[in-house]
Amino acid sequence: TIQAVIFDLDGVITDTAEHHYLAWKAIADELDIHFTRAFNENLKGVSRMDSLKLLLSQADTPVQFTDKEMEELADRKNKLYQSLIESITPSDILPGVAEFTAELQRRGIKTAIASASKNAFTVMNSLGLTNAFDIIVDAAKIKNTKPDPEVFSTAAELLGVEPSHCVGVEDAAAGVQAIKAAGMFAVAIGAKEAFPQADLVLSSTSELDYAKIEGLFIA
Ligand code: B16
Ligand code: MG
Repeated sequence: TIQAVIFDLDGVITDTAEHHYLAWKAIADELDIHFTRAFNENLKGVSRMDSLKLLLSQADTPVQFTDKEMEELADRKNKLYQSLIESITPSDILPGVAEFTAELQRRGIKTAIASASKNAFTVMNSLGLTNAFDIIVDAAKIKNTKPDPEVFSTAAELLGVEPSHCVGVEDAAAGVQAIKAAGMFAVAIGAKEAFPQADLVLSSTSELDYAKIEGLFIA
């Protein structure tokens, strides 16, 4: 039986994946590095510093930065990102999310957020959702980021639910890998081809449907 549903934040609860992309794109343009939306898919769910390393790997000629310069670049991206998310309001909750979480609540199923972002609480506050989930696990609470299962495992542990009774919802390949590594049922949001590991792929959050997930869930 399903006892808990653990949600990624950026790209699942709200479209901050787009804000992350725009902030990285600005850094890439500055450095004259070719950075496409398609390549940006690889950064989803990945920590800030690892995202920067991926971005720099796209340079035509290898670029060398000191640790301090890397920190500065990551910091600048974060400031850009933070200015982009300043305007977030509850109207930015993605379609279907409120209905789906309400349905879970009605059924007594626990809910959590598992985000790789250090800005998760700011975003949750702006969306007015801080108290809508039982637990929020953000980057500050974990050592290993996605695709490591830690963020999902920690959420399950804090909820007091066995991973085999948990469903994870993600929009990133690294995130789906993390859910599967944690031993959970994985729902991916996005294009089917992008998520061979997922147990169910939905093209958008508006398709989140408890009955459909339950029908596929075996535990
Ligand atoms: P920050 P999620 C992830 O959040 C994003 O998908 C990823 O693009 C970002 O680099 C990462 O958080 C770190 O975010 O720079 O704000 O600490 O999708 O796991 O909710
Ligand atoms: Mg995400």
